[in-house]
Amino acid sequence: MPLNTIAAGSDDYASDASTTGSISVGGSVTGNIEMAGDQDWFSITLEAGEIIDIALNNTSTLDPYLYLSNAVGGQVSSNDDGGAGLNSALTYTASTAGTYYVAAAGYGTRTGTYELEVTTPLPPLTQLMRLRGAPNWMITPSPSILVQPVSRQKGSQPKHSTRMNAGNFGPPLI
Ligand SMILES: [Ca+2]
Ligand SMILES: [Ca+2]
Repeated sequence: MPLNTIAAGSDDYASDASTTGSISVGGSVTGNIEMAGDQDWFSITLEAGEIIDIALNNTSTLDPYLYLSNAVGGQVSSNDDGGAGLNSALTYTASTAGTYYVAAAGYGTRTGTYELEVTTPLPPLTQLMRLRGAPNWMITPSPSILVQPVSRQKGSQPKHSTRMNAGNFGPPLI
């Protein structure tokens, strides 16, 4: 049945590490803050140094509030209105590998439905990437992706340049 018709007193996700909810980087889930003070927890597994963007957006009346806890339930970050309007968003760098818990909640006594999404941040447009196995080639990912030799001299026309799909690239090195 639709989440917004859950009977009063029931809850879709537990508010501690016993939760059945989980989310992965690149994934999204929906849920419901059925009553004032409810928190819906979702486990997520992160690598040491991994950077994630978390967005908690309302899909009805909720004023979202977002918490992030470590494996033992200690809060490591939180956000109220970091997204558009009253929505919550935060960026987090995992200090250690392991399980973390993203908690969807409402500001104060607010209730309603939400969508939670975890993504990997895009690199800054000024950040340069290098092609896997071709360190002398430089990619500038703005405004469109142009690949050209790093060593081309100022004022000369690039002898070899091409536009490529994102799938051609390795991970950023810097
Ligand atoms: Ca709930
Ligand atoms: Ca909010």
